[in-house]
Amino acid sequence: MPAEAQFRWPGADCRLFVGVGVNPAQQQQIAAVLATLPAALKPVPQQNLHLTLRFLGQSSETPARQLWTQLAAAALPAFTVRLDELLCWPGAKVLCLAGSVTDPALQQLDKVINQAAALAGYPPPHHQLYPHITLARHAGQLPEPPLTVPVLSVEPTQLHLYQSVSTPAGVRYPILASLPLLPA
Ligand code: 2AM
Repeated sequence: MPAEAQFRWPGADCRLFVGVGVNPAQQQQIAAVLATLPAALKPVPQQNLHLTLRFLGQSSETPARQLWTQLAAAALPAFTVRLDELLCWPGAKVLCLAGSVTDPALQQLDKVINQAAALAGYPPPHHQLYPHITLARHAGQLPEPPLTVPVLSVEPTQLHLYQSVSTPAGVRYPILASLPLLPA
């Protein structure tokens, strides 16, 4: 079945982003660290941990399908990214595990996604790709005592189109479509 056929549209405009997940072992590693956070911080639920590659914002179905059809026809390289720096973004009050783009395959994938997003009519990204996983919210500063966080080597095998759904019970990120990332 072509990848485009496996696109599950929720039926109304929605908030979208393109990203990758972390594997279950890494989810558990992170969850173990988050369980030790000060009570004031709000840890991201284990099943929500992800790395955003391209935020799309509120979207209708047509551009989202266009984007995914183009990505399905493109070469999507598998990449590795090392996340080794615990950062607090005081403005957003977000605690995250961050790294940088060192793998040329990630540079290439970023370019392919941005080209496809532009052709589908999405506005350009506000900033260049800055790989990170958000770990917790309500974080005005780095926690004390300092957290020991694992160095994560994220090596995803699939690219996902995520919906971001806010509910009274919290945010959820259902996957609407997926494509394989292929080793060079
Ligand atoms: P994050 O990647 O820093 O956690 C769904 O909201 C996802 O899109 C989250 O991963 C979130 O941030 C990211 N996101 C939300 N608003 C964004 C924006 N304006 N620009 C870039 N990414 C955004």
